[in-house]
Amino acid sequence: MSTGTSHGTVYPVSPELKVRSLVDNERYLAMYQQSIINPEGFWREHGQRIDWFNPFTKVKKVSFDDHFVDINWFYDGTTNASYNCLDRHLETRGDQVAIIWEPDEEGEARKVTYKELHEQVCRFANALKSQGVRQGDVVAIYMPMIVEAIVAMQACSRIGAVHSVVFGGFSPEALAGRIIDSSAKVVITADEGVRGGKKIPLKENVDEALTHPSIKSVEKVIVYRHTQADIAWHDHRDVSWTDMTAIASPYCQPREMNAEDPLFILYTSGSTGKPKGVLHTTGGYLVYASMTHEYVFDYKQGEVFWCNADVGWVTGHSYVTYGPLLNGATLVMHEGLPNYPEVNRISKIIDKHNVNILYIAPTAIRALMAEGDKAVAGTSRQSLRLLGTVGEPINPEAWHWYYKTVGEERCAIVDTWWQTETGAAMLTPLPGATDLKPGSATRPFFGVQPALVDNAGLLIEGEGEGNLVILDSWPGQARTVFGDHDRFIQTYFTHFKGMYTTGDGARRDKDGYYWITGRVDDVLNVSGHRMGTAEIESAMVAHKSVAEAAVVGFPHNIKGEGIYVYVTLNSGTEYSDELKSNLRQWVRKEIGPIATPDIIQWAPGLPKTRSGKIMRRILRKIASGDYDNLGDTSTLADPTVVDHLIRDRALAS
Ligand code: 6R9
Repeated sequence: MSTGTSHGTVYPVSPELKVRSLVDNERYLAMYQQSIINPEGFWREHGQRIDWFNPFTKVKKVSFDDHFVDINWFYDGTTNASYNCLDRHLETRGDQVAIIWEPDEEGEARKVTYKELHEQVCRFANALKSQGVRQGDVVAIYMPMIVEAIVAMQACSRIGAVHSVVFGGFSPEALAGRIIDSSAKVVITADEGVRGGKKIPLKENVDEALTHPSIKSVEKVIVYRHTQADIAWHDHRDVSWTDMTAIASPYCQPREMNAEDPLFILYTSGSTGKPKGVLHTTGGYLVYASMTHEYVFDYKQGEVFWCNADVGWVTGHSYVTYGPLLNGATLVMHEGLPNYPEVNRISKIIDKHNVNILYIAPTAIRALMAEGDKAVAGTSRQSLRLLGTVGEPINPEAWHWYYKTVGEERCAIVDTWWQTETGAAMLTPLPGATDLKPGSATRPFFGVQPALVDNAGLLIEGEGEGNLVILDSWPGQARTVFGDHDRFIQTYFTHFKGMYTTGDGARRDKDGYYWITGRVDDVLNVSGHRMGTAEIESAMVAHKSVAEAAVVGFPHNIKGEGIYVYVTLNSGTEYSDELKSNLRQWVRKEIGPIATPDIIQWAPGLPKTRSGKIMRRILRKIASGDYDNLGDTSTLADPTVVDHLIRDRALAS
């Protein structure tokens, strides 16, 4: 049942959910209060949800001061991530399936129990050690969505190595950049990945990346044979996964790690320059990932949980790998595309494996919605109990389609707002506690203090709109940017003093619900993936014909935001359709297919201020065809440039 308000429809918590869930609204409010009034006490209690080798006595030591940003949680405790994900479940649920792997083509699924996963991780951890990987070494993982990707992550954490998973869709160039920045010692990859019937030549990409003259750190490439494709083999460097694990011992002692020892690096786009290696540490991340997984999805033992994010993104870290395994869940992992071979693939997988909880991005929902009922044809989805979304704002139309067509109005939807830097969910409904408003990520998780500030940094009280900031630390927060703490401070703690800047804008309604309005910086959100405009621009200008490029987002039906590029060519170069398609190929090669421009507009001139700064505000308006509201153009060096761009907008393609 739903009721209308000035903010649209409200869906109250159903009586059944209230009863079955961990927390109802009264309990949520009480726990939230406690977490804010007495964070030490709250997290001292909830920090116990993981096993510690040496229990912590200190809970929190944090400074958000921009001269000295320092974040520590549970910092005298010792533990191990892999031990918590695997060993501690062996006695109670060793024979329970941990991972159900569904291949790209419809076929037999692979099932791995906790006991089997534990042995595979131990063997591979020993194999890593035999290749000289030690505590603190960085290991790059460039893998398809297969069980071995999780095994590799777990094996790293077991021996105290720091994993840096690079999305398998990134190009050799992009992979090389991340290897250089992290000084990775080993790269773990597969011969090929498979998506929608197409092969992705991962090993070939690694070989190409390693030809980069600045890469000095990589000693070994470990290759898992997934498709048995023919691949080049370099005896001095390449090692076979299967050969190594066959001779490795089936038990590996988990290394005792300090709570603040690094667990992983994950690169993400920012508003300037090259991607940042966001660093997460061990204790706080594990506590926060497991706690959000249990409370947000109201996870109960025996349920089947499916988050279809790639392990190359943070969602794949916290809700494919760590969160579910920490809670002893059965998780589904799918290598292929949500709409391959037919648009009802997701629904079929739900029925096949009796999935109870589905967690996907709005872009996938919109792509399925475009197919209407075909997306659920021939399936019952009776097992579904809860739906989740993440990655970008969900438009109410997509929300309603997800609710009605996929969930048949039986399942609550948790719209979870968070970031690579936050580690896990921050603003989110809790199924038994929160009345839902389509399009709103609703209220903060325990321990999270969101606030809105205006551009001068003044707090906005009550209803209003502004920059979304977080006033105090939470255990899952990133600790630094790998190798560049100044950049960490600069990016997150200088705009508004003493607070964490999210880079998102938000509105708060009269009920205290948050509505994310999108990025306030030069970061695009394309199909739920973060893309820095600066990154695409620098790839464009690296092309020999390009003099200058300006990238903006524009509204896109399926992707949420599309990539619109204004290009000025070097003088003497001919503007042609062929060159446009070359430039598209070029960006795919430089960054990867996800960065491919949707629209390129030739721009012999770009709107600039007299000091030479490109006025993106105007370019965004032109890209979305909104010519009446160009705002103040008086500071432009040459106002006629704008008229020309508007005239040529129709020619852009
Ligand atoms: C988890 C993840 C983070 C950015 C974030 C915001 C956008 C994520 C959202 C959302 C509205 C949601 N975002 N979830 N916007 N509603 N439920 O996606 O991390 O890849 O680092 O992206 O995604 O703009 O700042 P990441």
